[in-house]
Amino acid sequence: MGLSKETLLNLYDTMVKIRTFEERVGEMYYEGKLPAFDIAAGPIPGEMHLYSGQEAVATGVCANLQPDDPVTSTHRAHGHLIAKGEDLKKMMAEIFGKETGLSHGKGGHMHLFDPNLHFGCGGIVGGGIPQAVGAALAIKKRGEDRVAVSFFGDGAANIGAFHESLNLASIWRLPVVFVVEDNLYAISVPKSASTAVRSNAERGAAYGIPAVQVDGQDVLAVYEAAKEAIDRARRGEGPSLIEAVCYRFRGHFEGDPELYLAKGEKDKWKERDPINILGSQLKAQGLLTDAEAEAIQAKMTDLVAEAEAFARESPYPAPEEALEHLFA
Ligand SMILES: Cc1ncc(C[n+]2csc(CCOP(=O)(O)OP(=O)(O)O)c2C)c(N)n1
Repeated sequence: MGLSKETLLNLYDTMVKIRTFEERVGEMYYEGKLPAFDIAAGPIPGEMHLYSGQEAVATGVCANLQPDDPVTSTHRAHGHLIAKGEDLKKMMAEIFGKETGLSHGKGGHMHLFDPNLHFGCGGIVGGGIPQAVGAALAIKKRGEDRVAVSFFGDGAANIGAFHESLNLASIWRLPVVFVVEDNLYAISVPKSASTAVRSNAERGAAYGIPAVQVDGQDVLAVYEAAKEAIDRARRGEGPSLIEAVCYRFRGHFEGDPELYLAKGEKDKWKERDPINILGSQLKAQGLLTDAEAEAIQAKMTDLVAEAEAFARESPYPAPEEALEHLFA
């Protein structure tokens, strides 16, 4: 593909950053919650959906975006926002519900929002898909050089909003890229039990939209497919769909007993860890040494530790401000 060393190392850095952030959030989440799993206890109350394992998808797509390209995401949004370039301190503070967070601590983990990065997400499955189409319509009407991207899961591809969005985006030739992250499950329901087609890429044809399936564990494959789709949208040639086949390395939510997994399934997928795949390729090409990989990991561990300290030390929003910054 002829990517520069700088681009390749940025892809690696971003994936390590996401993994390090997610795994630390996963540790902190259980503080105070065990042994009975009290979901309201600890520094991070409420549900938690982590992105570990799927890093190549967010990273490969967002590496092709500009800061002002709008992105909509889901309940599993941390990876997308980090790949879009978010400051880890503001993100972590929001996840902790602190005043210094992106939404003054009132959104939390499932409602990360940053107008500067044109990023939004939410817990309504499929809710971000029509929002991205709306953003793309605005871009087209204003004649701007921007592309909207919507990330969502294979479960979301079965809701009506997905089909309505693809249809409208195609009719109006809007600059939007739909990224289906097929991590094989919607909570505990396997895609084979919920989805009438083998691959969501087949659904592009129903709406006249170019669609491809890519290996979502391979960041270079995702990067290439995303570049083609995003370039097409920037040229005014309309929407595209990418199905990235990937796997989440943690439960649907933290605390998920994962009784639906086949024995050994996760270990098998972990052999195709997206970070190791790119790391091995870079090492084979002499672009990364073991010592440099360790230094990148140490840097990301430090960044996440700084974000954690910032979140822990920050105040909660004042009770008298409980109704500020909300839609009434
Ligand atoms: C409209 C709606 N229906 C149901 C739910 C409950 N729910 C939360 S996550 C989820 C599964 C989503 O699966 P998928 O879209 O594949 O994303 P993944 O969790 O695999 O990233 C469901 C059904 C919801 N939040 N919103």
